[in-house]
Amino acid sequence: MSQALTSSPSILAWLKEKIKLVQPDSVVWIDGSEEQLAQLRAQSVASGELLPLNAGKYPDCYLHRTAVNDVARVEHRTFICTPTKDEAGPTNNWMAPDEAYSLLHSIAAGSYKGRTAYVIPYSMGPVGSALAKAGIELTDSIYVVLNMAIMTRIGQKVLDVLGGSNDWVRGLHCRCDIDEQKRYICQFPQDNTIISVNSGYGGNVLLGKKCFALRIASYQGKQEGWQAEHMLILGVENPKGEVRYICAAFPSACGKTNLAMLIPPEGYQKAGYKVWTVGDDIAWIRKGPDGRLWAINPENGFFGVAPGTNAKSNFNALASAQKGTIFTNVALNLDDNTVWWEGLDKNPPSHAIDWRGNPWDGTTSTEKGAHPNSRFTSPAKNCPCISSEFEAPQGVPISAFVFGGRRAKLAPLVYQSRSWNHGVFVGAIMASETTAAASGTVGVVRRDPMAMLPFCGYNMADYWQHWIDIGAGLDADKAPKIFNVNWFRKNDDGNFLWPGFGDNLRVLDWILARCEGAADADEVAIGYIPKAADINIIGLGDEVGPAQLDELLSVEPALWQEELAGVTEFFGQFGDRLPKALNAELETLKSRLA
Ligand code: SAT
Ligand code: MN
Repeated sequence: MSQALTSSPSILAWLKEKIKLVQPDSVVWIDGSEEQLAQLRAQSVASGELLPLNAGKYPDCYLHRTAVNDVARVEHRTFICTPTKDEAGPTNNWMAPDEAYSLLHSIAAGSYKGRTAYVIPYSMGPVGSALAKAGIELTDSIYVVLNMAIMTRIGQKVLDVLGGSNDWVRGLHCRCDIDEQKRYICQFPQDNTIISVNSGYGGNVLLGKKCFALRIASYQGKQEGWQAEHMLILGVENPKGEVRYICAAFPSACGKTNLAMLIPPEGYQKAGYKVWTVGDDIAWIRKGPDGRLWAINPENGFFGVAPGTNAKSNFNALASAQKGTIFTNVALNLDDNTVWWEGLDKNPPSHAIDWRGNPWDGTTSTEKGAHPNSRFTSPAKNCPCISSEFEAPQGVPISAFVFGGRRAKLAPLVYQSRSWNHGVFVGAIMASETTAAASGTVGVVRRDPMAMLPFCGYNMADYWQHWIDIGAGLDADKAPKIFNVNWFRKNDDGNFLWPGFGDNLRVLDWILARCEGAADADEVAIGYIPKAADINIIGLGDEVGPAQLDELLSVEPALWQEELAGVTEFFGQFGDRLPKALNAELETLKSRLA
């Protein structure tokens, strides 16, 4: 065993027990030094786990392919292990802790034989920030170590700040045989513990991300009076140089990374608008001394979806992924040893290897070169529009919360809630057409409250109550305003009505004007919608004319009536636990639509 980097009794005791269980040949502490990481990269290149890319075009970049059966989060194999099923609630898979521990321990036992155990101390949030929390991940995968080194702050400094505190999250990851039938991602909120077995993919194994920063942290937030949300954080700088921050929640693969890094349309650029990225996936939010809500991004990098990312859709993400990046499950262009994915450009390589590792000719093949959920792992500091507040220990003050999903027909381009509790209701009735980020059917509508359905570490009804309680603790003039957006509305021919991407700033502009009391609105059954004249469409030309804008902002009562049937059924699962305030909002909406 390499020299322990801490004398923390709780860490050493836990580690001793886990090492005894998994039986590695050796144990390596990750100290966070560039020297050690370079050595691990070299080792994984030698073993073939990582493929180094063209050093001229992609300096310090690598490609990794996961097993073909292991390419996305597995929600049906993800469990919340609370003492009672009610604590996990009807939307989570549940296993009793005793049963889960004995099952997982039997799978993990001896699984590191012949392998090295890596001990990764990591911090979610800037090291030393009062909003940050620490974790230790024990893994037998160098790929995990190298990804964690990008996605989180790792090493000695984390242990130094943690000292002897017991407030750290225990994470055990065992690759085992990547056997789908024995794959489990289990969270034990009461024990600050995560165990993940038989996967080597992203959100299943980078335990700081969804497992800790959302599932465990949402539970911690409930206990400690703060919030862990599946939200991007961005700052919009106006021509006066004032920056206002927005947190926005969308389900996985609905464009959070794109929105977080958007490039203002030309007219806005000329006027002096800028957008700054604080985070693209997760926000930890807490009331500050000034009575406002402040948010940090607990991550240190981006784990973005590659397909569809190009210079037009997300220039800043592409720039972020130009160096120091690990690509997972994209295609390899053998001619120049670079990467390619669907939607990067119109020139697929003819002499290539696809994400499965098979020879691939992009000019003739009907198979995809990159998996639809293929990813890039890039350091946040690479991003050209990274916020100056990215490392700020206190985070940034939030002006607005935005919810959204993919809805071809129902939701208007944007609407505002009438109050905080109505806003919680708007988040609670979120639904979206499914994407490739999770295994399962793509394109069916599923309810996904606050985009937290797969990530809430406790009963969703209690989570909604927590949202209501947070609002009750804020002065009305300090509370963020709450909105819903839908970039994905389609016309009857199935074409998108809104151009999206950079033009989404036009909608954020209205949202921020509402926060400042500087824009009017029309009150309709579902909330406040913009007056068409207040959405700036200058420069959109034929793309969006006034008639199309009217269609985008229209609210069809008949469709909403249908939607309410689904909401009523969804809420019904929570029985008496559903907050009364949400039931009241549902009744109000019903009568307003009637
Ligand atoms: O696979 S991850 O959970 O890390 C990414 C996502 O689904 O949003
Ligand atoms: Mn996500």
